[in-house]
Amino acid sequence: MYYQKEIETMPVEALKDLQSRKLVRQVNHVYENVAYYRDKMDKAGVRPSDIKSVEDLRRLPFLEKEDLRNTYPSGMLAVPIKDCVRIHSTSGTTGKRVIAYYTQHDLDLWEDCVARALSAAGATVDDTVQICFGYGLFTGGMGFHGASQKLGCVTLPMSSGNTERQIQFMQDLGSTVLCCTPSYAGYLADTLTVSGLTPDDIPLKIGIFGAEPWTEEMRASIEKRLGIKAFDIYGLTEISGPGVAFECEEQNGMHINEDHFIAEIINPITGEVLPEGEKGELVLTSIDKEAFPMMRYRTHDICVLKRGKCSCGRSFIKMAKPMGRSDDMMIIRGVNVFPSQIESVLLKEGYSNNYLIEIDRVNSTDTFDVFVEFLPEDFDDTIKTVTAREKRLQSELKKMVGISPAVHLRPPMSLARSDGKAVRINDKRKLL
Ligand code: DLL
Repeated sequence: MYYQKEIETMPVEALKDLQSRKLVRQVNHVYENVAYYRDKMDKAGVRPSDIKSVEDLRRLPFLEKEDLRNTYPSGMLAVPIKDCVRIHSTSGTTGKRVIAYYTQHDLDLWEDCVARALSAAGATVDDTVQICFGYGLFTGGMGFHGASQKLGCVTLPMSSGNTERQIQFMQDLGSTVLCCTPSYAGYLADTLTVSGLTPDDIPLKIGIFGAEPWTEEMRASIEKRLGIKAFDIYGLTEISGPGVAFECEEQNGMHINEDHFIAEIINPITGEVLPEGEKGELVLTSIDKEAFPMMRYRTHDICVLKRGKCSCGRSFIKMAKPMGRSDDMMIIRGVNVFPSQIESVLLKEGYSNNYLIEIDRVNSTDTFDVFVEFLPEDFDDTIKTVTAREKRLQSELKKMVGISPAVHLRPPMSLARSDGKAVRINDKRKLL
């Protein structure tokens, strides 16, 4: 199902034309209204008149989180503050947070993007949408909230936390669509089991999950344990919030809302633009925003772009699930390890998605420990079973990442959890 069919299925040539026109307008807007951009472009020797179409995009300099820190809080604002109606902010714990400003126009286009995601997942006016993303400065709660109302769904602004109440409301109020982080969806599934309930006891049929990386194994586990179809959604505060890209019924990659954002993939080390289909860092340009436009913003998310015929009929290019961040890779005993590799093994072997990777350095050697919970339905704490299963898991993890972690199986629901984005890595070496 579509929210804005004409745009979502626009022929690629027309889409490129639209992008070019919007890009030209956007470049002039930032050059005229943001001194920081003007300086950056002047230093790079690019004038707004050099940008005539999407083909010229790569002439513009990249924008980094560092630029946003340099201009904190409002140095990138491209309209008078009185024209803004909302502010959101990143949840960053280090350095200054990114402050994102929105005019009413910006909120409208953002909500359209998320409404497209809800429609693509199958939500209609007949649905009740339970939003368990955090409300507040984080973009998850409010982004879904506006979109769900725009679509005409009954909207339940639960925010995160109080998991028993989430399940009770789900049952009492008939929620059919769940929106939260994938790790919180896993927690809800655990709580359901521990409460002695099954997927048949809740009315949910659709889940839309994002804000953190998750694997296909995790999708399969959540779908089975909650009895739903689970869809991915991607976004970042700097570029509005959720809804930069969303999955359709094919569930194999997220369509980027290309009438609002232009996507490129670059080599994260050299900055070279890579051909379609190659893996690299996603760079995004917003071409329709008034208050806080981002030109060639480096997301540091590693993924692949592919344009092909999609059975859903959308012409928007697809991004594969981000497989990590260029800054998320761990180097343990000289070996590159991504959390997503660990997660896929844990889920395949039938463990919870609630896990923790701990790295330390003892006597100049890296230690590598993986803690993971049993699923409630699979818990067996006899020493013989635990030892045998830890050994097996260790060997499967070694096959995947090349080095052997110490594995520690823990009882269900015993490891710390976050209501929002999960914390998966505790790298104690950084403290040395
Ligand atoms: O996480 C916005 C959002 C809210 C997206 C709700 C989806 C759903 P930030 O807090 O600024 O914004 O974090 C953005 O989260 O650069 C990615 O690294 C990561 N991320 C977001 N969605 C996904 C996803 C929101 N579907 C950062 N898969 C991004 C993997 C994701 N990583």
